[in-house]
Amino acid sequence: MSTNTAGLPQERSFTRPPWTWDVFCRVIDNFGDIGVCWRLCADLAQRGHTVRLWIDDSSALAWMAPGAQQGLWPGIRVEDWSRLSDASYLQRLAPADVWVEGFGCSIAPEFIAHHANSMHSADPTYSQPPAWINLEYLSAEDYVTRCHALPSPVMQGPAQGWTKHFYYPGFSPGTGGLLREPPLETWQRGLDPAWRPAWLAAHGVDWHGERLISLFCYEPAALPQALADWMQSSAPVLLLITPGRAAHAVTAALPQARVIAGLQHDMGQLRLHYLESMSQVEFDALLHCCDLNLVRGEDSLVRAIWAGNPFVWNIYPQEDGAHASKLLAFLERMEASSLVRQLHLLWNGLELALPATALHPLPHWGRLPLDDWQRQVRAWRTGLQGQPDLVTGLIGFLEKRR
Ligand code: TRH
Repeated sequence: MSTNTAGLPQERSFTRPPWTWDVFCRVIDNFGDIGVCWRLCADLAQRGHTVRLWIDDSSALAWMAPGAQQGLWPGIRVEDWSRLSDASYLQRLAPADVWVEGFGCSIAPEFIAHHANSMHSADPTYSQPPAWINLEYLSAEDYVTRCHALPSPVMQGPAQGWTKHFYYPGFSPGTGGLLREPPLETWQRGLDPAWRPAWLAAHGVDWHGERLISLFCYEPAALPQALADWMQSSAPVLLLITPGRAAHAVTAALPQARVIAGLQHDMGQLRLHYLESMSQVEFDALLHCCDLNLVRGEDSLVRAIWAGNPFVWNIYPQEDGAHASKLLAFLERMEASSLVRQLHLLWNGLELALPATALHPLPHWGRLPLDDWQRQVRAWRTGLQGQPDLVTGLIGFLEKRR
């Protein structure tokens, strides 16, 4: 083991990529933790890296990345979190070059100790500490540029003297960027007009040229009003509803929506289609198909941006209300028009953040100027595409420390 003058282990000196990575993920709720970590793993593997994904509940991968649990994705092995404390299992593993701790999930102490002890016992395969990255949540707030890439020395335990680095995804230069796998743009360029009806038919969607809206949300405050507006829309609307919370939210909101729309039995211009859970790859395709995407959380927001169609973001609600300033920072960063800003605040039940006069007249969800809005989204997307994506940035960050 190499040490510095203070007797502490020196930072890892890297060979050229590709590297081996340990990505750590604990599922708190919903699908964002696993969704982001899986995208990271898939992106790394596509670039030739070898990845182990340590996860405490991989069940969502059955639909999000079919075959992943069975080891059918080249370069990626899904590992059960419980094995991080299985000494005999760890004995058989080669050390990774990089650890990525997803969203401060706290790597099992036994795993850290195994690496440190192997270094102390002069095991030649364990010559240095890994590069240790703490991957944070996405935000457009200003603190992200201040905190991105900051070191965080480990002060105690077997890894004392090692250094973690915070890695903050973000929308502007000086942040860690956004996940955007290199083949995405080539795939987008290959889409032709026949692609959309073919994709919809293949997914059992009976489409007759209606305005297509995807719904992936929590329980948006404005859902009853939006459903009512679509019932009275200027053109027919086909709402594609993802399973789980979005589907339940629609069921709960429909009676109120009918009352608002003055319709007792039928739904006017609105037709509903309930989707099955689909893989991330197909989910991305869904967002490319739709004229308006109602997305949530973190990962689906980023994918809606790359899809380049109008979107409204249902931000993950936090008990302390911190999501309000996070949403406002995002709208600011996107330079959202006043209409887009209003729609976001209404959707999230945060309209009190608007000046009292701003909401008159209330926007009508069935009469939105989608073409103009699409131009705005695509202009912003072009700017973001000019920045390095998260994996390119992360590899560059690690290489600089070689
Ligand atoms: O599920 P989410 O609400 O996740 C949230 C957020 O990430 C939030 O910030 C975090 O704190 C919380 O989880 C714990 O939304 P998100 O981030 O969009 O993740 C959903 C993932 O599910 C995304 O990768 C897309 C994927 N998905 C599919 O692959 N197929 C599907 O059919 C659907 C509906 C989603």
